[in-house]
Amino acid sequence: MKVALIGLPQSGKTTMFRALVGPGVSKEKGLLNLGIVKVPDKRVEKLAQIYNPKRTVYAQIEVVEATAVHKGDKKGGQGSTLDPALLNLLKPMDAFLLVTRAFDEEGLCEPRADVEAIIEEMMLSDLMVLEARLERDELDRKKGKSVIPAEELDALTKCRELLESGRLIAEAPDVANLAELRTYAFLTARPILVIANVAEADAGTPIEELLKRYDLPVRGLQTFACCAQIEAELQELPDDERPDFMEALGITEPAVNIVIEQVYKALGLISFLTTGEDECRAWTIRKGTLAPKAAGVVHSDIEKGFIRAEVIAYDEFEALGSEQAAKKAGKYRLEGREYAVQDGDIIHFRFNV
Ligand SMILES: Nc1nc2c(ncn2[C@@H]2O[C@H](COP(=O)(O)OP(=O)(O)OP(=O)(O)O)[C@@H](O)[C@H]2O)c(=O)[nH]1
Ligand SMILES: [Mg+2]
Repeated sequence: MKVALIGLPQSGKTTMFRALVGPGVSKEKGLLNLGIVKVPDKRVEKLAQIYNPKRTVYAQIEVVEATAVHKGDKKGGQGSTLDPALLNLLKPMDAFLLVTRAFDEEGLCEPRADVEAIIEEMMLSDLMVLEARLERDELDRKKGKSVIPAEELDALTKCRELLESGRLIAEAPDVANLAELRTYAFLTARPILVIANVAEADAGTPIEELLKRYDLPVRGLQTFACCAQIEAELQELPDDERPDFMEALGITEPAVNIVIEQVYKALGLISFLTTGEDECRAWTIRKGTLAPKAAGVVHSDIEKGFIRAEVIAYDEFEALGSEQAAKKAGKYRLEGREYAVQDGDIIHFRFNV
């Protein structure tokens, strides 16, 4: 999974990137900063304590900072356009984290207007891609050349209707998820999470209060608020110093945990777990993924040779304390090809090679 931090210049994208990725694990590549976030998961921690494996591996989400979302001025007015080179780089992203500046001492920041400006640009960008395709189709029709298949044309027409009536494609999930649209990679068809980047003094202010103050959310978008600066410092502290720092500032949960949880939710993601003396690990799948497909995330051979999945829910495992105890209590289930893996399932796959 890949998510991109986007936002106006100087809104705090790099700072938020540090708050998510932590120190020393990022690299720069052209217009993007690339980093990896370990998906915080207490269950993996607990399994590692029990199994003491050689490796403990968390699920991961790739985070990129788009370093040049906008050319031109801050206000989203004339000359402020999405860089076409960047648009291509944003195509493979699964979701967007829209950072907006809400930390101006002089009260000059306008997070609501800034978010709206970017959203409108994203809509405009989608509309331009769409119009270009439809215009080309019309010419091809006149020339008697091959044209867009009917379903695809229908899907594009629905997108145009949404955008022209001022809505995001994602507001109609049945349209946003149409397979015919996949190659277009419309920006507004994907989840957008807004992060209001507030001042240090507000690091511990309840989020409801911050949202109210800044008149957020915009367009009903999922919105979170945190002080990126403080959160970045928090990630750069040694583990044992974090709790005191958080308590002093009134932070109950690091922003990275909340943001990742919201990304998971927005994308319909869940994690399943594998255990052993070599490795305890969490794996990311979409909700509803069937057992063989989930096995394929671990290794394609396991998917090919899938026989069955031996499954225990993490909560039951934790309550009973060990796999043996769970087996004895009859909590181990044998599941077949039609089983939809659940969040927190601990799975041993049986397979033929
Ligand atoms: N006071 C305060 N300053 C912040 C906060 N977040 C970012 N800044 C400052 O704002 C400036 C811009 O932050 P960046 O994180 O570099 O913003 P950016 O969006 O990556 O900027 P560009 O990549 O240049 O568009 C820097 O001087 C930061 O130190 C914050 O939460 N509080
Ligand atoms: Mg930056």
